[in-house]
Amino acid sequence: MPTAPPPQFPAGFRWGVSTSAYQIEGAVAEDGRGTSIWDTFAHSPGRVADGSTGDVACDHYHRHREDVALLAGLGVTAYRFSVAWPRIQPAGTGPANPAGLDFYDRLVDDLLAAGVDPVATLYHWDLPQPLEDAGGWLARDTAERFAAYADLVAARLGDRVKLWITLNEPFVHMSLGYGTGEHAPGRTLLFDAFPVAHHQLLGHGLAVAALRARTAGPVAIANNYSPVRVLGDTDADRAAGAAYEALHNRLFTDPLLGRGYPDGTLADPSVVRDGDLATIAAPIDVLGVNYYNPTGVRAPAEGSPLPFELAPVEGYPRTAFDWPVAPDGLRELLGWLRGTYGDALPPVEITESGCAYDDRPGPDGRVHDPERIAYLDGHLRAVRAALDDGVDVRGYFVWSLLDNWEWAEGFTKRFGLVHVDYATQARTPKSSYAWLRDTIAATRGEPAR
Ligand code: GBH
Repeated sequence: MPTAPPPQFPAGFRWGVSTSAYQIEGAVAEDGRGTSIWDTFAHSPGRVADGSTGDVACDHYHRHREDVALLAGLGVTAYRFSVAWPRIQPAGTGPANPAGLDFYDRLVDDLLAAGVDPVATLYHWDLPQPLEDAGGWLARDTAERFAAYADLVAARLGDRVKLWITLNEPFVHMSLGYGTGEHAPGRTLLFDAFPVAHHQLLGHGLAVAALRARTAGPVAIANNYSPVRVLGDTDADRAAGAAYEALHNRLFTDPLLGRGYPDGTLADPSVVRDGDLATIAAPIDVLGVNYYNPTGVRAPAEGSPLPFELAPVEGYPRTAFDWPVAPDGLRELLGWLRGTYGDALPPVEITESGCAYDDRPGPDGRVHDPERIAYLDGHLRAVRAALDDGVDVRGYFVWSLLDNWEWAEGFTKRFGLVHVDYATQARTPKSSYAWLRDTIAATRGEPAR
């Protein structure tokens, strides 16, 4: 257990937790919701580790009041959720389904009544299946469709959402969804998936314009980043590190911040058309940073289809996902962003940070997760150090409020501050929930409850 007093953060620093629609909502056939690529994928044999689906997940669709009460008890100032596109437009196009909007309308009102700022992500990977059937993010049309959907959500929620996030982790969606096939829609195009990067970014830029027309903002995107640790000291190792950095950290940031695509990535003028880069570089108010761990990179073996080889970084404890617990990587990453983009870097919020452990109730019914407390303590101190380094960090969101449906890992990985018994849907706050509640109170200069 950490014993040092919690670091202090600037007044107005945003304290939040994050979730996403398909991972928690369930109720996949209710109130006119359409099918998404994740429904299709999860229901295809062999795609998900435990054969589970998000059909019920945490049943949040029916239990959102209880979940908002958990947020209020935690004392967070913000809650990042995602809007399920197939609830709003079951076929991905056309007029809004009012019942779909009603759900988020109620959620937003409940959050505001609880003193929690709603932070809405428009797209956390759940593309309406009919749009995938028309080419998915390989099709340029999908970018236009996304902006039309953004407009419908903004028209209904624009007066109350406190931060808009267009896309979640477009790199992961491209690489795992369309590159390697580990995620929906399960395509295996490797580098032929690059148009998915461009069309997501174009969709982001068009959605920013739609949000600006309807709302006062602020507007962000949530990218995942990983500081690159070059393993080995040959020129080939360093070149591999640079290639991975361009692909993972710069492909979705250089064009957003006005630099165009990194060399050797996207150049085809039939994909990247005149004017697109200006649309993509529309100013954003916040850069959302999802951070999990650093990545070890070395030169690829002869004949590899990739220009790098990934390897675990050693010397850190590991989570149940086997990811290294490396808070120093967060400080390093924030310094890299500031050093690379300088004054073009907007204020940053850490929109996801978290860890999976094999948490389960003990004989006393409580769930003790000291590893998660150590994880959060370390990462908060890393954010404090980055502030001292001069990086403008405005918020920190823990992934996640609840144990939930972890994509290709199904229910086998528990990221929550709150334990969920999926048989009964009972929510049990873990010891990390109490620790974070007290830490937030202390850093906000309020007495611990
Ligand atoms: C996020 O993605 C998602 O936004 C969220 O929905 C998800 O539930 C959450 O994180 C937890 O997974 O093998 O050591 O190199 C995270 C993206 C990509 C981060 C893979 C870690 C590999 C670590 N992740 N990456 S390692």
